[in-house]
Amino acid sequence: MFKRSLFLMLVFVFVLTSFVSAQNYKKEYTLSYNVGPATPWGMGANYFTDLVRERTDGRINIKAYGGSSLAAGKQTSIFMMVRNGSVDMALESTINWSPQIKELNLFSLPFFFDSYKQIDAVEKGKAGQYLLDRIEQLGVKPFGWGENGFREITNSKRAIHKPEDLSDLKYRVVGSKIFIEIFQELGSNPLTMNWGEATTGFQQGTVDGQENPVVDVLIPLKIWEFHEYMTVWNYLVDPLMIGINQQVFDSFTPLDQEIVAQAAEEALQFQKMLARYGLDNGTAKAYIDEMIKNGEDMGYAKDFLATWEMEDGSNDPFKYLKAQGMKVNVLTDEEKELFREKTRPVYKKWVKTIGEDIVEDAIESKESVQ
Ligand code: X2X
Repeated sequence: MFKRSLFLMLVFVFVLTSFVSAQNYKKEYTLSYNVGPATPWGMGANYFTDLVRERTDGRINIKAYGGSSLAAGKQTSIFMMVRNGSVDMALESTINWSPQIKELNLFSLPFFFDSYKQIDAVEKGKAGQYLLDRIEQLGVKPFGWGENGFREITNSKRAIHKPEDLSDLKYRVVGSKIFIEIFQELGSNPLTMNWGEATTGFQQGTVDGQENPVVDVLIPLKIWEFHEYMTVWNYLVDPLMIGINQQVFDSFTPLDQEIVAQAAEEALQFQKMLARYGLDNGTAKAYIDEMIKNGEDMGYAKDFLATWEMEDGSNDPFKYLKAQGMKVNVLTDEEKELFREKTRPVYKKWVKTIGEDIVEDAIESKESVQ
Protein backbone atom coordinates (compact mmCIF):
# COMPACT_ATOMS: atom_id res chain seq x y z
CA MET A 1 0.00 0.00 0.00
CA PHE A 2 2.75 2.36 1.04
CA LYS A 3 4.78 1.48 -2.06
CA ARG A 4 1.78 2.07 -4.24
CA SER A 5 1.06 5.53 -2.87
CA LEU A 6 4.72 6.44 -3.11
CA PHE A 7 4.65 5.38 -6.73
CA LEU A 8 1.52 7.40 -7.40
CA MET A 9 3.02 10.39 -5.68
CA LEU A 10 6.15 10.13 -7.84
CA VAL A 11 4.03 9.90 -10.97
CA PHE A 12 2.10 12.94 -9.82
CA VAL A 13 5.29 14.94 -9.17
CA PHE A 14 6.69 13.93 -12.54
CA VAL A 15 3.53 14.95 -14.39
CA LEU A 16 3.39 18.19 -12.44
CA THR A 17 7.01 19.17 -13.17
CA SER A 18 6.63 18.39 -16.86
CA PHE A 19 3.47 20.47 -16.88
CA VAL A 20 5.08 23.35 -15.01
CA SER A 21 8.17 23.33 -17.24
CA ALA A 22 6.06 23.12 -20.38
CA GLN A 23 4.14 26.13 -19.03
CA ASN A 24 7.40 28.04 -18.68
CA TYR A 25 8.55 27.46 -22.20
CA LYS A 26 7.85 29.97 -24.94
CA LYS A 27 5.87 28.87 -27.95
CA GLU A 28 8.74 29.96 -30.14
CA TYR A 29 12.32 31.04 -29.49
CA THR A 30 14.21 33.38 -31.79
CA LEU A 31 17.68 32.71 -33.17
CA SER A 32 19.57 35.33 -35.15
CA TYR A 33 22.33 34.89 -37.73
CA ASN A 34 23.80 37.33 -40.17
CA VAL A 35 23.69 35.78 -43.64
CA GLY A 36 21.14 33.96 -45.80
CA PRO A 37 19.75 30.44 -45.30
CA ALA A 38 21.51 29.02 -48.40
CA THR A 39 24.98 29.30 -46.82
CA PRO A 40 26.78 26.81 -44.52
CA TRP A 41 26.25 29.36 -41.74
CA GLY A 42 22.49 29.49 -42.37
CA MET A 43 22.36 25.71 -42.75
CA GLY A 44 24.16 25.32 -39.43
CA ALA A 45 21.52 27.54 -37.83
CA ASN A 46 18.66 25.53 -39.26
CA TYR A 47 20.32 22.21 -38.51
CA PHE A 48 20.59 23.32 -34.86
CA THR A 49 16.92 24.31 -34.65
CA ASP A 50 15.87 21.05 -36.35
CA LEU A 51 17.95 18.88 -34.01
CA VAL A 52 16.57 20.65 -30.94
CA ARG A 53 12.97 20.46 -32.12
CA GLU A 54 13.21 16.75 -32.93
CA ARG A 55 15.07 15.70 -29.83
CA THR A 56 12.81 17.64 -27.46
CA ASP A 57 9.69 16.33 -29.22
CA GLY A 58 8.81 19.90 -30.10
CA ARG A 59 9.08 21.27 -26.55
CA ILE A 60 11.74 23.71 -27.72
CA ASN A 61 10.75 25.30 -30.97
CA ILE A 62 13.34 27.75 -32.34
CA LYS A 63 12.91 29.90 -35.41
CA ALA A 64 16.09 31.06 -37.18
CA TYR A 65 16.11 34.59 -38.63
CA GLY A 66 18.82 35.40 -41.19
CA GLY A 67 20.23 38.75 -42.29
CA SER A 68 20.25 40.01 -38.67
CA SER A 69 16.64 40.93 -39.43
CA LEU A 70 15.79 40.92 -35.72
CA ALA A 71 18.09 43.93 -35.44
CA ALA A 72 17.00 45.51 -38.75
CA GLY A 73 20.31 44.34 -40.26
CA LYS A 74 22.54 45.85 -37.59
CA GLN A 75 24.80 42.88 -37.11
CA THR A 76 26.94 44.29 -34.32
CA SER A 77 23.87 44.82 -32.08
CA ILE A 78 22.90 41.17 -31.81
CA PHE A 79 25.07 40.31 -28.81
CA MET A 80 23.44 43.08 -26.76
CA MET A 81 20.03 41.85 -27.80
CA VAL A 82 20.78 38.27 -26.73
CA ARG A 83 22.16 39.64 -23.50
CA ASN A 84 19.09 41.70 -22.68
CA GLY A 85 16.72 38.97 -23.87
CA SER A 86 15.11 40.74 -26.81
CA VAL A 87 16.57 37.93 -28.93
CA ASP A 88 16.77 34.47 -27.33
CA MET A 89 19.87 33.17 -29.09
CA ALA A 90 22.23 33.65 -32.00
CA LEU A 91 24.66 31.80 -34.20
CA GLU A 92 27.17 34.53 -34.78
CA SER A 93 30.62 35.48 -35.93
CA THR A 94 33.18 36.57 -33.35
CA ILE A 95 33.60 39.74 -35.43
CA ASN A 96 30.00 40.80 -34.85
CA TRP A 97 30.34 40.34 -31.08
CA SER A 98 33.81 41.86 -30.80
CA PRO A 99 32.60 45.48 -30.38
CA GLN A 100 31.15 44.32 -27.02
CA ILE A 101 33.72 41.64 -26.14
CA LYS A 102 37.11 43.05 -26.99
CA GLU A 103 38.89 39.74 -26.32
CA LEU A 104 37.18 38.18 -29.35
CA ASN A 105 39.41 40.37 -31.52
CA LEU A 106 42.01 37.65 -30.93
CA PHE A 107 40.78 36.03 -34.15
CA SER A 108 40.97 39.36 -36.00
CA LEU A 109 44.66 39.88 -35.31
CA PRO A 110 46.13 40.26 -38.80
CA PHE A 111 48.18 37.29 -40.05
CA PHE A 112 48.00 35.46 -36.70
CA PHE A 113 46.76 32.06 -37.94
CA ASP A 114 48.54 29.99 -40.59
CA SER A 115 46.40 26.85 -40.64
CA TYR A 116 43.12 25.25 -39.66
CA LYS A 117 45.01 23.11 -37.15
CA GLN A 118 46.16 26.25 -35.36
CA ILE A 119 42.62 27.64 -35.25
CA ASP A 120 41.28 24.40 -33.76
CA ALA A 121 44.10 24.25 -31.21
CA VAL A 122 43.45 27.81 -30.02
CA GLU A 123 39.70 27.21 -29.76
CA LYS A 124 40.21 24.02 -27.76
CA GLY A 125 43.02 25.53 -25.68
CA LYS A 126 43.22 27.97 -22.76
CA ALA A 127 42.46 31.07 -24.84
CA GLY A 128 39.31 29.48 -26.29
CA GLN A 129 38.11 28.51 -22.82
CA TYR A 130 38.82 32.00 -21.55
CA LEU A 131 36.65 33.48 -24.30
CA LEU A 132 33.76 31.11 -23.53
CA ASP A 133 34.01 32.00 -19.81
CA ARG A 134 34.07 35.70 -20.63
CA ILE A 135 30.86 35.44 -22.67
CA GLU A 136 29.21 33.45 -19.89
CA GLN A 137 30.15 36.15 -17.35
CA LEU A 138 28.24 38.60 -19.52
CA GLY A 139 25.02 36.61 -19.17
CA VAL A 140 25.08 34.60 -22.38
CA LYS A 141 25.49 30.81 -22.40
CA PRO A 142 28.11 30.14 -25.09
CA PHE A 143 28.82 27.15 -27.31
CA GLY A 144 31.82 26.99 -29.67
CA TRP A 145 33.04 26.56 -32.34
CA GLY A 146 31.70 26.86 -35.87
CA GLU A 147 33.47 28.88 -38.53
CA ASN A 148 32.83 31.56 -41.10
CA GLY A 149 36.38 31.09 -42.31
CA PHE A 150 39.62 32.63 -43.46
CA ARG A 151 38.65 35.93 -45.06
CA GLU A 152 39.80 36.69 -48.61
CA ILE A 153 39.64 40.00 -50.47
CA THR A 154 37.84 40.57 -53.74
CA ASN A 155 37.43 43.71 -55.83
CA SER A 156 36.32 44.93 -59.21
CA LYS A 157 39.53 46.71 -60.23
CA ARG A 158 42.76 44.69 -60.01
CA ALA A 159 44.72 41.77 -58.56
CA ILE A 160 46.40 42.51 -55.22
CA HIS A 161 50.04 41.49 -54.74
CA LYS A 162 51.42 44.22 -52.49
CA PRO A 163 49.93 46.74 -50.05
CA GLU A 164 50.22 49.60 -52.59
CA ASP A 165 47.80 47.76 -54.87
CA LEU A 166 45.08 48.52 -52.32
CA SER A 167 45.86 52.19 -52.07
CA ASP A 168 43.06 53.87 -54.02
CA LEU A 169 40.46 51.15 -53.47
CA LYS A 170 37.40 51.53 -51.28
CA TYR A 171 36.77 48.43 -49.19
CA ARG A 172 33.60 47.51 -47.37
CA VAL A 173 34.45 46.27 -43.87
CA VAL A 174 32.34 45.26 -40.86
CA GLY A 175 31.63 47.96 -38.28
CA SER A 176 34.44 46.80 -36.01
CA LYS A 177 37.41 49.04 -35.24
CA ILE A 178 40.26 46.64 -35.92
CA PHE A 179 39.10 46.21 -39.54
CA ILE A 180 39.09 49.93 -40.16
CA GLU A 181 42.58 50.20 -38.69
CA ILE A 182 43.99 47.29 -40.73
CA PHE A 183 42.73 48.71 -44.01
CA GLN A 184 43.84 52.22 -43.15
CA GLU A 185 47.29 50.95 -42.22
CA LEU A 186 47.44 49.22 -45.62
CA GLY A 187 46.70 52.58 -47.25
CA SER A 188 43.23 51.69 -48.46
CA ASN A 189 39.98 53.47 -47.82
CA PRO A 190 37.69 51.31 -45.63
CA LEU A 191 33.99 51.99 -45.33
CA THR A 192 31.87 50.28 -42.68
CA MET A 193 28.59 48.83 -43.85
CA ASN A 194 26.22 46.14 -42.65
CA TRP A 195 26.48 43.00 -44.72
CA GLY A 196 22.87 43.40 -45.81
CA GLU A 197 23.80 46.62 -47.63
CA ALA A 198 27.06 45.40 -49.12
CA THR A 199 25.74 44.06 -52.44
CA THR A 200 23.98 47.36 -53.14
CA GLY A 201 27.30 49.02 -52.34
CA PHE A 202 29.04 46.80 -54.93
CA GLN A 203 26.37 47.49 -57.56
CA GLN A 204 26.38 51.23 -57.04
CA GLY A 205 30.14 51.43 -56.83
CA THR A 206 30.09 52.95 -53.33
CA VAL A 207 32.78 50.36 -52.60
CA ASP A 208 35.21 48.54 -54.92
CA GLY A 209 35.80 45.49 -52.78
CA GLN A 210 35.14 43.46 -49.64
CA GLU A 211 36.64 40.65 -47.58
CA ASN A 212 34.79 37.44 -46.62
CA PRO A 213 35.24 33.66 -46.48
CA VAL A 214 35.06 31.77 -49.76
CA VAL A 215 32.78 28.79 -49.10
CA ASP A 216 30.67 30.15 -46.24
CA VAL A 217 29.81 33.47 -47.90
CA LEU A 218 31.34 34.29 -51.28
CA ILE A 219 30.30 31.25 -53.35
CA PRO A 220 26.68 31.39 -52.07
CA LEU A 221 26.68 35.15 -52.84
CA LYS A 222 27.98 34.55 -56.40
CA ILE A 223 30.66 37.13 -55.79
CA TRP A 224 31.83 36.85 -59.43
CA GLU A 225 28.73 38.80 -60.42
CA PHE A 226 30.25 41.81 -58.66
CA HIS A 227 34.02 41.33 -58.52
CA GLU A 228 36.53 39.94 -60.99
CA TYR A 229 39.54 39.69 -58.67
CA MET A 230 40.14 37.56 -55.61
CA THR A 231 43.31 37.53 -53.58
CA VAL A 232 43.83 34.64 -51.18
CA TRP A 233 45.75 35.95 -48.20
CA ASN A 234 44.14 34.18 -45.19
CA TYR A 235 44.79 37.35 -43.21
CA LEU A 236 42.37 36.49 -40.42
CA VAL A 237 39.56 34.15 -39.50
CA ASP A 238 36.18 34.41 -37.83
CA PRO A 239 34.80 31.48 -35.85
CA LEU A 240 31.07 31.22 -35.24
CA MET A 241 29.51 30.66 -31.84
CA ILE A 242 26.06 29.92 -30.49
CA GLY A 243 25.03 32.15 -27.60
CA ILE A 244 21.82 31.69 -25.63
CA ASN A 245 20.40 34.21 -23.19
CA GLN A 246 21.31 32.76 -19.79
CA GLN A 247 17.82 33.11 -18.30
CA VAL A 248 16.35 31.36 -21.31
CA PHE A 249 18.88 28.55 -21.03
CA ASP A 250 18.27 28.24 -17.26
CA SER A 251 14.53 27.97 -17.86
CA PHE A 252 15.05 24.66 -19.69
CA THR A 253 14.88 21.42 -17.70
CA PRO A 254 18.26 19.72 -17.11
CA LEU A 255 17.38 17.14 -19.76
CA ASP A 256 16.53 19.82 -22.32
CA GLN A 257 19.72 21.74 -21.45
CA GLU A 258 21.66 18.56 -22.26
CA ILE A 259 19.83 18.18 -25.56
CA VAL A 260 20.47 21.81 -26.51
CA ALA A 261 24.18 21.56 -25.63
CA GLN A 262 24.59 18.36 -27.64
CA ALA A 263 22.70 19.80 -30.63
CA ALA A 264 24.86 22.94 -30.52
CA GLU A 265 28.03 20.86 -30.60
CA GLU A 266 26.84 18.76 -33.54
CA ALA A 267 25.43 21.69 -35.53
CA LEU A 268 28.59 23.76 -35.06
CA GLN A 269 30.80 20.89 -36.17
CA PHE A 270 28.58 20.28 -39.21
CA GLN A 271 28.68 23.99 -40.07
CA LYS A 272 32.46 24.24 -39.63
CA MET A 273 33.10 21.22 -41.82
CA LEU A 274 30.77 22.47 -44.54
CA ALA A 275 32.43 25.92 -44.50
CA ARG A 276 35.86 24.23 -44.86
CA TYR A 277 34.75 21.89 -47.63
CA GLY A 278 37.43 21.81 -50.33
CA LEU A 279 39.62 24.25 -48.40
CA ASP A 280 41.41 22.06 -45.85
CA ASN A 281 43.42 18.84 -46.23
CA GLY A 282 40.32 16.74 -46.93
CA THR A 283 39.11 16.30 -43.33
CA ALA A 284 36.05 18.47 -43.92
CA LYS A 285 35.09 16.69 -47.13
CA ALA A 286 35.39 13.28 -45.46
CA TYR A 287 33.22 14.44 -42.54
CA ILE A 288 30.45 15.88 -44.70
CA ASP A 289 30.51 13.06 -47.24
CA GLU A 290 30.05 10.59 -44.38
CA MET A 291 27.09 12.59 -43.05
CA ILE A 292 25.52 12.65 -46.48
CA LYS A 293 26.06 8.90 -46.85
CA ASN A 294 24.30 8.31 -43.54
CA GLY A 295 21.50 10.70 -44.46
CA GLU A 296 22.12 12.68 -41.29
CA ASP A 297 22.31 16.20 -42.65
CA MET A 298 18.69 16.73 -43.69
CA GLY A 299 19.88 17.32 -47.26
CA TYR A 300 21.36 20.75 -46.55
CA ALA A 301 24.94 19.90 -47.39
CA LYS A 302 24.06 17.90 -50.46
CA ASP A 303 21.96 20.66 -51.99
CA PHE A 304 24.60 23.27 -51.24
CA LEU A 305 27.47 21.26 -52.69
CA ALA A 306 25.44 20.61 -55.85
CA THR A 307 25.28 24.37 -56.49
CA TRP A 308 29.05 24.60 -56.99
CA GLU A 309 30.03 21.17 -58.23
CA MET A 310 32.50 21.11 -61.11
CA GLU A 311 31.85 19.00 -64.20
CA ASP A 312 34.24 16.32 -62.93
CA GLY A 313 32.08 15.98 -59.79
CA SER A 314 34.57 17.72 -57.49
CA ASN A 315 34.05 20.80 -55.34
CA ASP A 316 37.25 22.81 -55.63
CA PRO A 317 36.31 26.33 -54.51
CA PHE A 318 39.07 28.18 -56.35
CA LYS A 319 38.77 26.19 -59.58
CA TYR A 320 35.05 26.82 -59.44
CA LEU A 321 35.52 30.58 -59.00
CA LYS A 322 37.96 30.63 -61.92
CA ALA A 323 35.44 28.73 -64.02
CA GLN A 324 33.00 31.57 -63.26
CA GLY A 325 35.51 34.00 -64.75
CA MET A 326 37.30 35.23 -61.63
CA LYS A 327 41.00 35.90 -61.53
CA VAL A 328 42.29 34.33 -58.32
CA ASN A 329 45.81 34.89 -57.01
CA VAL A 330 47.27 33.37 -53.87
CA LEU A 331 49.83 35.56 -52.10
CA THR A 332 53.30 34.03 -52.06
CA ASP A 333 55.08 33.84 -48.70
CA GLU A 334 57.19 36.87 -49.66
CA GLU A 335 54.17 38.89 -50.71
CA LYS A 336 52.36 37.95 -47.51
CA GLU A 337 55.33 39.09 -45.44
CA LEU A 338 54.93 42.64 -46.79
CA PHE A 339 51.33 42.74 -45.59
CA ARG A 340 52.29 41.22 -42.24
CA GLU A 341 54.97 43.87 -41.70
CA LYS A 342 52.73 46.71 -42.78
CA THR A 343 49.94 45.69 -40.37
CA ARG A 344 52.31 45.09 -37.44
CA PRO A 345 51.42 48.37 -35.64
CA VAL A 346 47.74 47.38 -35.61
CA TYR A 347 48.67 43.91 -34.37
CA LYS A 348 50.77 45.31 -31.52
CA LYS A 349 48.15 47.82 -30.47
CA TRP A 350 45.41 45.18 -30.39
CA VAL A 351 47.44 42.62 -28.43
CA LYS A 352 47.23 45.12 -25.56
CA THR A 353 43.49 45.63 -26.00
CA ILE A 354 42.77 41.89 -26.18
CA GLY A 355 45.10 41.10 -23.27
CA GLU A 356 48.69 39.94 -23.55
CA ASP A 357 48.01 36.79 -21.47
CA ILE A 358 45.28 35.61 -23.82
CA VAL A 359 47.43 36.19 -26.87
CA GLU A 360 50.30 34.30 -25.22
CA ASP A 361 48.03 31.37 -24.41
CA ALA A 362 46.88 31.37 -28.03
CA ILE A 363 50.47 31.42 -29.29
CA GLU A 364 51.28 28.45 -27.05
CA SER A 365 48.32 26.49 -28.48
CA LYS A 366 49.30 27.45 -32.02
CA GLU A 367 52.86 26.31 -31.49
CA SER A 368 51.74 22.96 -30.05
CA VAL A 369 50.50 21.94 -33.49
CA GLN A 370 53.20 23.44 -35.68
O1 X2X B 1 29.64 41.07 -42.41
C1 X2X B 1 30.42 40.20 -42.80
O2 X2X B 1 31.40 40.47 -43.49
C2 X2X B 1 30.16 38.77 -42.40
C3 X2X B 1 28.98 38.24 -43.17
O3 X2X B 1 31.28 38.00 -42.72
C4 X2X B 1 29.95 38.74 -40.93
O4 X2X B 1 28.85 38.66 -40.46
C5 X2X B 1 31.13 38.88 -40.05
